[in-house]
Amino acid sequence: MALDSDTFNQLIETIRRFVETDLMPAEAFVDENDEIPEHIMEGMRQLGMFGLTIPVEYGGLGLNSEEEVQVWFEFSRAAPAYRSVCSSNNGIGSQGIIIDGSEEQKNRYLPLMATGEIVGSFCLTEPGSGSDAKSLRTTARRDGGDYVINGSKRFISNAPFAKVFTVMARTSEDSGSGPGVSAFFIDADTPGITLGEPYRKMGQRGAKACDVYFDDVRVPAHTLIGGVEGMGFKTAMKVLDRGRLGMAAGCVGVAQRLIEESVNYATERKQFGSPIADFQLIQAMIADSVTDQYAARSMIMAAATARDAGKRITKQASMCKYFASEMVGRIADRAVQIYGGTGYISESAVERLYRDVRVFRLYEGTSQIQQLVIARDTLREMAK
Ligand code: COS
Repeated sequence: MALDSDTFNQLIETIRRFVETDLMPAEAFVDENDEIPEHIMEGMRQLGMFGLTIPVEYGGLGLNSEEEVQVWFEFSRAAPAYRSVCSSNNGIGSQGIIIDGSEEQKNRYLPLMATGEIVGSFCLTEPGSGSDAKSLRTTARRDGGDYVINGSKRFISNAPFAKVFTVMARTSEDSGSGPGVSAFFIDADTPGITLGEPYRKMGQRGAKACDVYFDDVRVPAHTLIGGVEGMGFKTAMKVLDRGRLGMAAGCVGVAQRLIEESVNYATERKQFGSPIADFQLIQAMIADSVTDQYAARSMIMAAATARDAGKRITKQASMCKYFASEMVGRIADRAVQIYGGTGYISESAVERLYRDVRVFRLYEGTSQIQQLVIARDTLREMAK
């Protein structure tokens, strides 16, 4: 444990209160206005939500994976947009330099990320490369003591207000020796960087995403993560291992909320003279949802424990992300079914959550990409 158990339990209890008194009541406002109010952002900063996984020596809480996933189980009972804005500093926005960055990069950026003063975004996806991440076309050309970056990135979460970007760019064409992709950690206000308009999304309104354009963006060579060209694809994959586990834990939190909403509604709503919770066909849906959620939670805890023991968890992270994102989709669907017509109108939380959870099966690797990773690693293990 990074924290003693009393301190950790207190943290979980404080998060539970914050979720119920501040986050849940503001969900409809956030969805309608596509904006998280500043006092809520400030509350998340005060709680340390931006620096959960950032090491203590850089101002974060330094939680290990087991602790981190439990925080997400609790925090994600609120709408996923809240997690989206603070999760990147704990996952894909900071892990590149935590795992492979220089001491200078860590000292300069991590303390600011830990407090939430600045937010980091992860620029991998491009108009022409999504699932096939290795085929990205953004280039970084060496020019004296600098690199010059050109290209565009698509659907970048938190980019509209990010102050720092992890950018994957091609420093050479692929050869037999490596993919030719390097990762850079650069300030968002570097001349030549421009942003597209924020997207209008199906769900998770309040969490913003836009395109990022690089037009002759000149950055010093020390922004290259790890200081060695050609390591960027591996850095990106390692970052995604941790990101996928965190996202899976977020799915478990939303699933818990959907189950609570379903059970509350089924207990209150009467048909044929009884609460619908008395009917076995409704009970079957509740049982399936609770079982699904328990399975996801258990596998995530096991993967987190393995990660804390220093094991590589690429396959486990993919299994968790695959199962948990599909699981919460099923649970959201059952919640709408239990609510009936009320679940289809915008006043109900389940209508919003149903839209919010759809993207879990898409970003940080689609379900199909997770299947490829799981099968690839299984075949390799069995061939040994
Ligand atoms: N950790 C460390 N190294 C890893 C790794 C990981 N998790 N995954 C792959 N690598 C390494 C491999 O070991 C290989 O190294 P060597 O060349 O030294 O053997 C290298 O990276 C290339 O790996 P691989 O050949 O498996 O890459 P592929 O292009 O075949 O497949 C997939 C990679 C499809 C799994 C990858 O492109 C992917 O995850 N795509 C989805 C991207 C994504 O999630 N996008 C969402 C946007 S980010 S929010």
